[in-house]
Amino acid sequence: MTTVIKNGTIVTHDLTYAADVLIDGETIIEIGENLEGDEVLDATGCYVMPGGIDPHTHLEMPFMGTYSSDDFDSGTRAALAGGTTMVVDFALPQPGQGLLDALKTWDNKSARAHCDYSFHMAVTWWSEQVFDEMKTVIEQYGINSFKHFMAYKGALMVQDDEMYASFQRLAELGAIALVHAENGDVVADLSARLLREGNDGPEGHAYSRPPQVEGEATNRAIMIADMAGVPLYVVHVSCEQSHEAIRRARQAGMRVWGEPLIQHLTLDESEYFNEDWDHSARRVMSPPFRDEKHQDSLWAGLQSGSLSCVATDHCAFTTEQKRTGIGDFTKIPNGTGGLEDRMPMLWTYGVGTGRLTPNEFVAVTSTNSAKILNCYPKKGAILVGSDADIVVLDPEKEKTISAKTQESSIDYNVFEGKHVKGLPRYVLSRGRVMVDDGVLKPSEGHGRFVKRRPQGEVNRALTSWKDMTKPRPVERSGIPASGV
Ligand code: DUC
Ligand code: ZN
Ligand code: ZN
Ligand code: ZN
Repeated sequence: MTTVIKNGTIVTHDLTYAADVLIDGETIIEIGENLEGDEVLDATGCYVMPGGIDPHTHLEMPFMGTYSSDDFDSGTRAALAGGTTMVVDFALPQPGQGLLDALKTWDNKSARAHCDYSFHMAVTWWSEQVFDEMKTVIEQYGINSFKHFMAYKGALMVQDDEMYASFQRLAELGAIALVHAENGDVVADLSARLLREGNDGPEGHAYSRPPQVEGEATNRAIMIADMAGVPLYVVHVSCEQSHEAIRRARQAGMRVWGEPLIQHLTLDESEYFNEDWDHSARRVMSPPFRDEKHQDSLWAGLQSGSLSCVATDHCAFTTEQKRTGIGDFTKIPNGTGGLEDRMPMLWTYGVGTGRLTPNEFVAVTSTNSAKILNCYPKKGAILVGSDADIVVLDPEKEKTISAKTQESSIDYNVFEGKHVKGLPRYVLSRGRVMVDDGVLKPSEGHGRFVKRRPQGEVNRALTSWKDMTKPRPVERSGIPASGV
């Protein structure tokens, strides 16, 4: 069966033009004027864009003594409702668990997905087994990106020697490294001090993770990546200190990317000082929300290209789960939702305010992730041969965000009350209409795993430090005797 999207304006990361899109089955087969198909979707007054890719989610993840509440069912329904047609989740081995073993678990969970998905692999410990299994994960499973936690001391955190070893292995295999960049030792110390002094409320979370904690770790990860010769993707960049390190590295010719979250772009640290404990605790995530100065830096980064992808780090916990941390903020499960709201919020606060062009919007919500993670142009593109993952965005359609109408299974929404303008009329996932005239038509199990090849030699980090890896012995006439 063929489907044609008619009368819309196609917007990709680099072009804006009027044309129809013809889809046969799961694939775009023609782009042009006056196309005909069995089924017609009218896009008059709308933008026809590549479906969103959220490069960073945690669905049904075991974390801080519980599981994140949205799974691959509610999570990918939320994604589609907001115009996101692919999520990249994290397969997370517990320290001591093999990578392949963890992958089996994620494979089972993801069978329910309504939209396509891929995995990053987390490296939560280091051993010969992890070293060996990396090759299989990359070559057999098509997972080319590995995340390292520099925080969560005593749980997921890896030490510098482990990170350096892992980075070198990834360089050798042609994959890329991801980091959660926060100095976990400093966070642990600041947290303990805050608790000792009686600061046990959710605001303590923000005080325990100042921007310096993130800036230091980002710098450290970049330097270690450069020495290992591996490209580096820094997740949830929330502050100027971290952004600055990324900017500088990119200017120096290193292959480093930064990912701000929609939450950090649009919510600030005042959320932690709300008199309602629940309100503040619901917004506890790492890194925490920052002030306006940092938000301006992130927006500027998206506009100038020093930051590449907008994600959510969707990791949703109910109010009840958050309340585990009453009397001790370090026990509040870290994480917020955003999957359904990322695209409308970024359109409203980015395009709607003139900070981003529609083309830049497509780049940072879809195409850049597809390129960096190596699934372009299957994903992130409106081209003949690409998967028909498409969002038809109606710039006049509006709503007020509310937990009452969301797909996410939790009992609140961190964007509650925000008014957004620019919502999907249609969303297609590999040719199937999943949002039809604004109404979600979910299809459990429709989603498929997207394999991503390693980038190989072309994507190596390149700076002058590489010369140091080829030592040149010095010829000497003699060596002084010791102890003289
Ligand atoms: N930060 C969060 O807030 N939640 C999940 C993991 C993370 O790094
Ligand atoms: Zn993280
Ligand atoms: Zn995360
Ligand atoms: Zn309005």
